[in-house]
Amino acid sequence: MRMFRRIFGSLLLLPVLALAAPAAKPSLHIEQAYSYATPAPGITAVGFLTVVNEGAADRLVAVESAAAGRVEIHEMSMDGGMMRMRAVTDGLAVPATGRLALEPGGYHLMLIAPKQALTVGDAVPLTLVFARGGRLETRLQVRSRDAD
Ligand SMILES: [Cu+2]
Repeated sequence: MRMFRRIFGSLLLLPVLALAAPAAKPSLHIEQAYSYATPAPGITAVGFLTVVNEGAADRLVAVESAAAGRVEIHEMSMDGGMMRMRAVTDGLAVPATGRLALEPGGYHLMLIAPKQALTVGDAVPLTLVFARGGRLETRLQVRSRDAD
């Protein structure tokens, strides 16, 4: 009976500890997360999204997806009239009470070696890793490129 009470007592403590933990990433959320359909597995897909930050400055340091071999953050820029893109390896700043937009013509995600073709209507799971905010799960809604 004494053992039972001890176990039961520790179970009751759990919700209290959860509440006492430091505020976990309440200030970041994701909007406008989408990708475009691809014709076959293995073909690199693009990803766009906007990080909305209602808290202190943060940094998007990595992106992962179980649906792809790896995910890179890229920057698109004009170079002598040519569109070029390069991998961003040191992450992207997320301004305090501001937004980080990954959108056509600018920053974007590259989903390299997707395990399946991306079909319109699919939702591709994605994990964003922030320096302060930790891991944030989202999904890219797959659109038709023709519809945009
Ligand atoms: Cu790219």
